[in-house]
Amino acid sequence: MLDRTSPRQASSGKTIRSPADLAINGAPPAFAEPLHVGKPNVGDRAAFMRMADAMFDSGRLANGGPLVEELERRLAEHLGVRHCLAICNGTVALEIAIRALDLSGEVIVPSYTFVATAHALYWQGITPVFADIDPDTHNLSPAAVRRMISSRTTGILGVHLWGRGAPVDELQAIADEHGLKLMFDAAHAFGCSQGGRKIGGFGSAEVFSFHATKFFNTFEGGAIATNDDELAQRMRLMRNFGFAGFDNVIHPGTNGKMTEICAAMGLVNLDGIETVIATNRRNHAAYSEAICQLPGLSILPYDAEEAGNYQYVVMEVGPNCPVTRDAIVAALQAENVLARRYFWPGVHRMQPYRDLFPNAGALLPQTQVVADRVVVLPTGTAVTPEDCRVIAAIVEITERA
Ligand code: T4K
Repeated sequence: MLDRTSPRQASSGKTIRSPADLAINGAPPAFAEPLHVGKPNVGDRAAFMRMADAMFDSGRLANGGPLVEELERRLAEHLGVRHCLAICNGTVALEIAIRALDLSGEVIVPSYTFVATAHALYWQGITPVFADIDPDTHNLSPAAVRRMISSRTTGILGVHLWGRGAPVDELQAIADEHGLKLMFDAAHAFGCSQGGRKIGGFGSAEVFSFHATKFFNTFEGGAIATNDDELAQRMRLMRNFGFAGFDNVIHPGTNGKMTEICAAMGLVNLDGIETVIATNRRNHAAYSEAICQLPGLSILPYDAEEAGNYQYVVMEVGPNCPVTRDAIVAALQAENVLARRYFWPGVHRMQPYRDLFPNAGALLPQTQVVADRVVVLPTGTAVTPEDCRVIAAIVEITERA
């Protein structure tokens, strides 16, 4: 069985057959250039250059130009929502949505997420209260959310981690029962669905990140999707200092605007997303086939019944694995495979939360287990299925070493 993975010849010409072939033991690396988690996927560069030229000719670079308007229209159509506001990045988009929803006091969030989810609350004087996750899905556990509700709770901020939908119906039921607002950090979930419904329309608002490392990027960028007309109007004001026309400020606000050059990147990349999905899906399948046969290792699956972007290849190093997660990461990095321990060690173990809530871990046992066992592997248009098989062979030999 195991021999289906190794030996493999890497693009550098090195064959991986025994521990002596590993870079961590002094051999040359399998890949001449680093393979990153999050190397940007870039669409038709010539089309982008044409759009950039037209933008320079027009003289409109920022503040809601035609490219941002077109991107917003196309995103709303793609997501099937009434409103989609293009924002300068996902974190500011979270901050605007949180403020527009009037959240205050305490808001329940997962700790197993990128730190921006909690920071967007804390930055505005709101206390993030960390609820545990379901170890099978890596998303919020509805039972854990219930346990964290207090008289100060005003909302729930769920995350569709890895682009796999959070338990939206259960969270909505809890929110309704307790009179809480519900919104989602959908930073990973552009192009994904939950229960056959496109992510973007759940809760009061959903926030996307279009950072360079995301499946779909606008260099830096983000968006807020909502079906609530009044909320959308308020958030439009908030992202542009509260201006309602020249010299007329009618609301507190910030600068959350997306630039025209970022929107151009988005329009070009939107035309290419089916290719990126197909590439990611192919790589995910290659990794799954090779890695799931190795002792103590698994790849988090995507539900084939749902739309997915397959952007994250999440390998879990279980208790039966003969080597540690960190030993695997070190071996891969030595081969120029820059695998990541996302989202280790859990936001509750980062500052300022570690000092504020030193005992939070006691209520987050599954978060700690999952954060200690995940390795995210490189994928995207810079990675081929053969690269995935070579990476699996490195992992296999590391397990045997
Ligand atoms: N919520 C969630 C759940 C999120 O995951 C994020 C962002 C947010 C909210 C906030 O959205 P934004 O405000 O970022 O729009 C990266 C990204 O900076 C961050 O956007 C992302 N999540 C997070 C998961 O990953 P780092 O610190 O891991 O990035 P970094 O610089 O190590 O980049 C990853 C790798 O990608 C690098 O090793 C090299 C490669 N890379 C990166 C960039 C930027 C390239 O090859 N080219 C590039 O241009 O945070």
